[in-house]
Amino acid sequence: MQMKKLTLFHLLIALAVYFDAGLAVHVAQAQQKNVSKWPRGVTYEIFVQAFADSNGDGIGDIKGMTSKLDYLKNLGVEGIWLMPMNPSPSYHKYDITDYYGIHPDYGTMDDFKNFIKEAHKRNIKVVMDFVINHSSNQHPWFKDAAQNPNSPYRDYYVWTHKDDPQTQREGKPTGADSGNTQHWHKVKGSDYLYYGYFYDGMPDLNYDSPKLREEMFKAGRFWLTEVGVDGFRLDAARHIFPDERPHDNHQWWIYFREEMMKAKKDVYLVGEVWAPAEIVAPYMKGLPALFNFDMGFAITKVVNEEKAGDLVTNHKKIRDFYQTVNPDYVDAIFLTNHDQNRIMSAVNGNADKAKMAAALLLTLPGSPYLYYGEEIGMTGKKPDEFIREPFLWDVKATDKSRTSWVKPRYTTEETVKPLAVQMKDKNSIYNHYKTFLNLRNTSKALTYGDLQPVNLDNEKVSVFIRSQDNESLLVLHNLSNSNISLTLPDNLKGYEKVYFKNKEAKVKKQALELPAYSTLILKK
Ligand SMILES: [Ca+2]
Repeated sequence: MQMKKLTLFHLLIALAVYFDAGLAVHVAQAQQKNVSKWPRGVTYEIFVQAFADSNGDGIGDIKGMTSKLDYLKNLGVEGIWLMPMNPSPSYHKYDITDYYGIHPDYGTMDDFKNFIKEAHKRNIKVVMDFVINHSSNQHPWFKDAAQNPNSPYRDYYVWTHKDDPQTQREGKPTGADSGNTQHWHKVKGSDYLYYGYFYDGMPDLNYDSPKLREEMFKAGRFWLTEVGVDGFRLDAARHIFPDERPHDNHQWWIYFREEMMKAKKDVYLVGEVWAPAEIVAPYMKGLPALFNFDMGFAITKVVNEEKAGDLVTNHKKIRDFYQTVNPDYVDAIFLTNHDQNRIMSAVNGNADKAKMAAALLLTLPGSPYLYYGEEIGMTGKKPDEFIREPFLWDVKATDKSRTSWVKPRYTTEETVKPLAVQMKDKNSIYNHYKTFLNLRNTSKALTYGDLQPVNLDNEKVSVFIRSQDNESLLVLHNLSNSNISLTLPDNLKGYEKVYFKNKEAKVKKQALELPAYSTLILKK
């Protein structure tokens, strides 16, 4: 019995190997199971306001998001990063007025607890934006502190007198995250100014104050233990202390992590340090996961120029460097996030290039983050509202979940096909994403494996090897709009079996033919 089953199974696999139709071929798909384990799996970033509406008021909410958990599970997502949901006077909610609440537009605390329960049921982790560098200037702490120099909250913020020379000094726009140079802001009727790195609506909290530090630890513990989130995405992580105190910033995150681990031993922390690798690296001692901004830019450049360039060698170099700082670090890779023009717009609306960007992201090492809407090719350019437009679930007449919080400039029925339409089209961006998520999630080599750059003397092809345990894959991406013939050198002779292809690539021993904008993965 057992023997017969095995034989039939092998026959099916053999058939799959030689299956040569246009659809993506993932060899031996029948035996594939998920091998990735979050945080090494894929995390999906949601701007709640724009994602899914449940009550018809046009604003995305928690119940709407909950109703889409099966969609995310099916896409292959293992974690969700939620942009801030606390009460806040702004639409983006990065300036908080209550560190313990949920914005009423989004629902209630019970709604959120239910969301977490439903996510966990599907084996999806929940990471929440925790904005602790600054509060809103409408936070009761700040209102009291600004009015009254003897306020118990005065010390929660950073003050200076108008005659102090530092108030006259312009700051430096030190990162890509703020062009603001005036960091000291006036309070009406007072001789004192307060420090606000981003703008006057976001007064920086004073982390030299032990009372403030304990206050934020308390809030962190609340979300971890009483609400049940799995971790935090930490906004503006390099601005906790002013720019001239980087060492204090590094130390702060070690301290913060230790405190959070007392509440939840395996708490996940991913930090935003929008800067080059050498500035990012020292943060790894406290923040085990950090966003890799360099890589998103590099992928965009490669797909736009259709030249492999030094993407792969640079990615390896940065990873090797980070490894020396923290061998267990999580490299949070992504194409774009809520602060950048959407990838589809960054490649000028070229769907082949957007697909190639996703293929590169999802075959290179790291822990990939997807920004909501990337998987349906949403377009969007700054200002920020227009990179955070409503997700298109279905054609307008039948789309009950679509939000209308902003009138979209870029992602409209005319420019982007809604999800429901794309699901039925095997060549859609959505199905491309789904294929590559599945490909990555079911491969140890693609999820955990080493990276070895390969040079085949053709700048139009990005080639690298990913290996883990006894699985070794040779990944080839034809970045160009023309077919390419290649001959594998003798040192790559072993890679003869087709593991995956998404177009009609041909393999005859060492001779390869790669269709335009295609991916071929060979197995040793
Ligand atoms: Ca709503």
